[in-house]
Amino acid sequence: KIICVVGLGYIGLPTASLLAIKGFQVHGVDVDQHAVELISQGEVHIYEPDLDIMVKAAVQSGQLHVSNEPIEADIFIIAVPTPFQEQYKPNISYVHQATMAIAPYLRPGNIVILESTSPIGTTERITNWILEARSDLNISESVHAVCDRIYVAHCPERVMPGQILRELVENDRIIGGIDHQSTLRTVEFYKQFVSGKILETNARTAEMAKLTENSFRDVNIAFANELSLICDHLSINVWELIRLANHHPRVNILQPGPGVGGHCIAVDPWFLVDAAPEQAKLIHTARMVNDYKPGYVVERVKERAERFKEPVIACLGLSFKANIDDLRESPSVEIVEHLSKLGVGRLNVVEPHIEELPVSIQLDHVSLMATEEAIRKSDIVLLLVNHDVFHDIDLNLLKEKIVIDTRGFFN
Ligand code: SAJ
Repeated sequence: KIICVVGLGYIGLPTASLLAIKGFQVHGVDVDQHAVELISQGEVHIYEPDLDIMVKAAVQSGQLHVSNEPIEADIFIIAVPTPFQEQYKPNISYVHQATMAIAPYLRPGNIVILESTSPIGTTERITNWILEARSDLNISESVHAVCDRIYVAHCPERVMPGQILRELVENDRIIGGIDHQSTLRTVEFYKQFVSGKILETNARTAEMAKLTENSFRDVNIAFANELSLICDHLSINVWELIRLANHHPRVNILQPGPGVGGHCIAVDPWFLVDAAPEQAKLIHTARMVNDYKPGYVVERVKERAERFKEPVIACLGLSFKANIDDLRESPSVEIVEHLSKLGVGRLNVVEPHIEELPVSIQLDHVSLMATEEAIRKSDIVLLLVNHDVFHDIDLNLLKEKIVIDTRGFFN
């Protein structure tokens, strides 16, 4: 079977190379010419553990080819970004572009699978866009029409950055077709490379399931973040509090932090809020609590910095969570940006997973440094990300410093 994967980012590229390694003939498509050139030489444009090895093997085996244009295939997988725009409205223009790009190549019997996290109704819209573009195709379940029909389904990705390659295979998958036949055929395909359970539903429920999972996590993190605010106010150690409360057999509180980052948990709940604003009140509030945290951290740093004439602040970590290089929607970046704009002091930034600072903080008073040097030269140590490598920090170095630990790392 030939598989055409549209979008070679954090989901599309691992999926394309996994399928190629499993023996499928895979054609990857991306609009980013630089990414296409790198991948066609067996290299990668994003960091994910072991992805480079996998892409190289897939390209060298001749099973993975990439270009800017789709080709005729049996199965099309759409894995493009679905960001939000102003007013927290979902933006599905990349899904539309991807659908229009594959439409001329579709043939009867093809399966089109949407993997991108999407607002409710997107899979149905894809179907309508295809039918508008291609009047020779249909999706009718009637026996007479079956010879020119195509199948469309949603199978939301649910992998965790940092563990993508393992989770692509091992996670349970939800598959919802626009009709029963679409679900069945898509299930048959995923069964060939997924070892987790495959759960069947319809397209709208599959879309909602993905948004629900990430909203669940966001609401639970918001609970932890709200506790951290209450505890600060009441002079109680929130980390100790949570550790104690979690001894209860039915309590499992997550960890507070400097805010919620990444392109999923901080985005997807807005799709539900947008779809049902009157109903999704708790989900909306949770978003506000989590988005409030970076500004709150900035205020705490400002307060502590006031006692120094020329404060130097070591900012440990920039990525949106531990042990990855991904800075997208990172609350740590937001905090450093904010501190640098306010001119709170000199900022010694430590991020072992990057080679240069993001453009927004390439400023005279902001430097990228090695951990020990950054701490030694600082008055305040601001821990933003709980990277494993920070466990090597000699705690004696912190003795004379003011430590603001947003993750309870040194606790
Ligand atoms: N965070 C906390 N406290 C916690 C847990 C997380 O502050 O106790 C923060 C992290 O530091 C980070 C943010 O939340 O800034 C999100 O991190 P995450 O590890 O919760 O999630 P992601 O964005 O890496 O991946 C999530 C996963 N979804 C769920 O766990 C429900 C993943 O399975 C999804 O595939 C992914 O979103 C996605 O692509 O939607």
